[in-house]
Amino acid sequence: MFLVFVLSFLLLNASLSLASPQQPLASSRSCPSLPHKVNITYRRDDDKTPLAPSPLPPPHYRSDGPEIIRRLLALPPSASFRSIRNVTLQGDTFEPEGMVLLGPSRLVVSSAEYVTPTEKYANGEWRNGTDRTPGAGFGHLQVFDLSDDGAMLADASISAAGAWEYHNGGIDYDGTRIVGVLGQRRPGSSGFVYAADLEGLAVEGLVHFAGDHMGAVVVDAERERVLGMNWGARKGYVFGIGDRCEEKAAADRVVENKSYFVDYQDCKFLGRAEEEKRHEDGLMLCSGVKTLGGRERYVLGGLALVSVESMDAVWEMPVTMESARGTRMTMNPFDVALVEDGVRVFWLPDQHESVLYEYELA
Ligand SMILES: *[C@@H]1O[C@H](CO)[C@@H](O)[C@H](O)[C@H]1NC(C)=O
Ligand SMILES: *[C@@H]1O[C@H](CO)[C@@H](O)[C@H](O)[C@H]1NC(C)=O
Ligand SMILES: *[C@@H]1O[C@H](CO)[C@@H](O)[C@H](O)[C@H]1NC(C)=O
Ligand SMILES: CC(=O)N[C@H]1CO[C@H](CO)[C@@H](O)[C@@H]1O
Repeated sequence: MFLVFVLSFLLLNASLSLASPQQPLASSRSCPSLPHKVNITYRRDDDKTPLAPSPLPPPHYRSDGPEIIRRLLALPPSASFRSIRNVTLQGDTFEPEGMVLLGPSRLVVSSAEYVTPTEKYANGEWRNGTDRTPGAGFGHLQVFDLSDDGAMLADASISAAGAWEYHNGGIDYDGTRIVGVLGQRRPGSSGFVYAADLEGLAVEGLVHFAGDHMGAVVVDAERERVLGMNWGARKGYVFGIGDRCEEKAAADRVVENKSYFVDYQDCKFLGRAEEEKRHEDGLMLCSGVKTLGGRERYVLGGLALVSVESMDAVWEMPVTMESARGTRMTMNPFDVALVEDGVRVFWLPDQHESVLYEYELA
């Protein structure tokens, strides 16, 4: 494995920086604590309805991921989206950031509830590596039943009252757990990569990183590592994950962005396709937006198939649809699924009162 890293470092020297691969001292420190007990409310007044199907569905990389990669790469330039269904989720969804579909009926959404807004320091000043006050809020994980009109089954707040690290970003699924990032809601800050179980949404830290904010994460369970992406996904941080949470002063590897197409908001690890051997570390599908300035503010939407190794985009597609409330479809949560004759894409763009939009891409 190390040889692969060394080779890729030599080959991709211009775009990759290797931040000291061995951090024996830093990695022996354990993490700050996350709340031991989750603050969970069951919305059906019973905690017997399982939050996830049994058995749990396999993650993309072990099921439909490689075929999704093949189908995306084979799409004609005329490919377009067709609306399949819209499901209104019941209950306050706060600001949704990420989601994972578990089979046809369960949807897990990561979101953040803001109690006190952040405020930018005067005159564009940066203090202690960041440009604004911490604000206050709670990170949430919510589970919805799509077979029951989008009913909310459970709402868990996963950060402690008063904790700075309450922004709950884009999530992924490793086959048994939701893997997410809980961090400060400001650039250049700090946060956890965490795993949440699907019985009661209990959260444990995998990595705590004081080097940057992370807004989305993908997990490669086979190789026991995660790629966290920072504010605007301009940088990717690769961390190995083990049996216990580690405080990391530096990532095992830092990958620099090269695309200015869209800033990724939520990504799903799809694994490796036989035909795509040069992307040996696998590909992720990301959904995102880019706000273009000027008097006529325009929010550009897009999907991108991105190498986990280099963050090079191997396929990109603009997305022009917007929600009924006028939000670009690719704002925040996204997931993907394979159906017999095509690829289905799911988005959840609006805050508080959210509609799950399902489209067929063909
Ligand atoms: C539980 O979560 C709610 C927000 O959803 C918050 O108001 C409350 O303070 C939390 N309780 C604890 C003990 O953290
Ligand atoms: C500086 O930032 C670090 C990481 O975000 C944080 O742990 C620390 O408390 C901050 N220090 C001050 C004085 O705000
Ligand atoms: C879903 O909502 C979108 C946005 O308002 C709309 O364009 C589309 O026709 C709707 N689709 C269905 C199946 O109702
Ligand atoms: C290589 C590259 O394009 N890096 C850019 C990544 O994003 C930051 C912030 O937007 C830019 O400052 C870098 O130039």
